[in-house]
Amino acid sequence: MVLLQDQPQGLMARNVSEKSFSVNPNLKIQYYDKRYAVIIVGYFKDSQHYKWFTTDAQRQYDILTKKYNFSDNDIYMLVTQKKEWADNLSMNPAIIYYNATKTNISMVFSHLASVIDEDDLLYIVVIDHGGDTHHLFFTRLGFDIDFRQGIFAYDTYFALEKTGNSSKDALISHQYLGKNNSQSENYDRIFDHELNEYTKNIHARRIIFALQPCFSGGFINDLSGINHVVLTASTEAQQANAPFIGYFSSGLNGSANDRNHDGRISLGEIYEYTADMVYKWIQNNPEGNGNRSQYPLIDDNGDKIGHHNDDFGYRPDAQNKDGYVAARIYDLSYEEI
Ligand SMILES: [Ca+2]
Ligand SMILES: [Ca+2]
Ligand SMILES: [Ca+2]
Repeated sequence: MVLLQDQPQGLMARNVSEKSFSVNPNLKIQYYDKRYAVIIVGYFKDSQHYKWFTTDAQRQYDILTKKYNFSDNDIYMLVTQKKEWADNLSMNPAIIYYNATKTNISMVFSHLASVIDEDDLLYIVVIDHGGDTHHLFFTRLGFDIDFRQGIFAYDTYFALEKTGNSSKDALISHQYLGKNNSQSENYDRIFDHELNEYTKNIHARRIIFALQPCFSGGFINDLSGINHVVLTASTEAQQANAPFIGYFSSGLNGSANDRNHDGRISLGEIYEYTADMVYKWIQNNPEGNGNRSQYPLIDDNGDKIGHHNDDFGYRPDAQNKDGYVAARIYDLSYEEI
């Protein structure tokens, strides 16, 4: 990685937003050398979800390539494709790298493990429905659980269209993945520990995960790592009804506020914007009983516990606390060191 001091022209090389030229030249910053992205669009229960998911994926692609100058060769777009809904594919099919199967996803991460090194950035987005193996068990017993700390994180997964001869799993479902618990479901799953298996040998300077699925907070205890920033749409016990990834995209695309007035928008500020917009969405879209909640979490200190930006544990100002690393990542391009 190139260490830059007093070289603001280095910003020009990346052609990042003009705002970045206000960076204090005395700050020490390090650019990522190569930057890669993996965008996964998984299972969908109907054509409307297919439209939403693929719209979000296209938007992520556009932001990465146009605003942050990612090379399109370095964006691995893995999308579940279904003939019946081809007309509802709201993205350019030419940018789809592979069908989103477990085999293909695993293969892409294996490839990336061989090319990524400690100077590089890997940005991973999962746009999908998700489930949690314990949530329904407890809700069936009548508990309305809202554990906001990852210490209770469960076995969370996101779903993929079923391929070939995958075995019949035991049944866990939620409203988007099929209501009938007594039948095998028509989807494959990637569990939290599997995503960790796929990515643990990728020794990047930074891996950023942005996970849309319901119960995605349950991924934190598995994906937490020293160079990882894990952002999730909800806690491990919550559905993700609000459009987390949509707000996150808006934040990346310029809607987030410069909350600390340093002239730059950090990944942490984008996370805060996203979490606040999700809160507003939930306030404006209450369920019948009005007690729906959704708290996007961040874990970037590697302790396997996520925090919401309203939690005491979210401390962008304190080294080794959640939020500190994300507050020092800018433009998906460089970090303050
Ligand atoms: Ca977990
Ligand atoms: Ca700022
Ligand atoms: Ca943490």
